[in-house]
Amino acid sequence: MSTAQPMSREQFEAALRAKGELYHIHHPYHVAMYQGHSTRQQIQGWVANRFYYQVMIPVKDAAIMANCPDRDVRRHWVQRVLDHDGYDGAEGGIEAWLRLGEAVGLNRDEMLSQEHVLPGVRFAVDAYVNFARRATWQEAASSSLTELFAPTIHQSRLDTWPGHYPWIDAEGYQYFRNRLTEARRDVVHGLQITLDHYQTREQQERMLEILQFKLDVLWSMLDAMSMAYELERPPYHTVTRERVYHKGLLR
Ligand code: AHQ
Repeated sequence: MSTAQPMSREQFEAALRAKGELYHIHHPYHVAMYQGHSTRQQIQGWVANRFYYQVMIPVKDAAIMANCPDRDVRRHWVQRVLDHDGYDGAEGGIEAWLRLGEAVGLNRDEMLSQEHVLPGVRFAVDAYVNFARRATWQEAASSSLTELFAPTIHQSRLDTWPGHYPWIDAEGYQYFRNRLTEARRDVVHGLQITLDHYQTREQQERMLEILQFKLDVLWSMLDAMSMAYELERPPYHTVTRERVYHKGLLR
């Protein structure tokens, strides 16, 4: 039981932002991508695996809304679902990610089939979605705050990929451009919920632990991709080069 004084609102926000030093922009897989050292297969593997994260984000956000009795919070949070699923007049982020896939040389069917999704990526993403289903809506909402650091990573792709990877159709970068504004808007709401909700020092320390969990989700996804696409040790590589991975228990 922490007996320390609660952090002030400013100190708590500073503690959250300090976690950015563990953000997955520092993962070697990301560093290789923005330094121009990634192969076509490593870029394709990243896009195909991150597609699973993207299609599960609206499921995660709908789970938060299902647990949230506060109409005003829901009427803001629903925009996240729409940003990904789209609505009349806006294709949505999932469609934009499919176009990123086509831009890097994947076809829609192999993305939608999830045949490339590595077990480690699926487990990390499912851990995030199941946390959001089970946690209070406030804790689940605050776990999205890794997006405090997201605009920088999207900008780094927009700044570096066109020069390093001229073979990628520039049409595919629309997703990253969209997230520059969407992430910044989401963070304003997520931060307000977080700074309002966690009042005692113990609650604040728990929030930092929740943010660490989410940082671990993002880092672990790239660890699985490193094994498969950099070290060439995908699951079962000693037995078969076939992709024999499970496709999700609920599908
Ligand atoms: O494209 C991303 C996205 O839509 C989201 C939603 C948000 C959440 O609810 O957890 N987090 C997130 C992130 C996206 N892109 C990641 C990237 O590296 O491209 C960053 C990721 C995040 O920082 O959590």
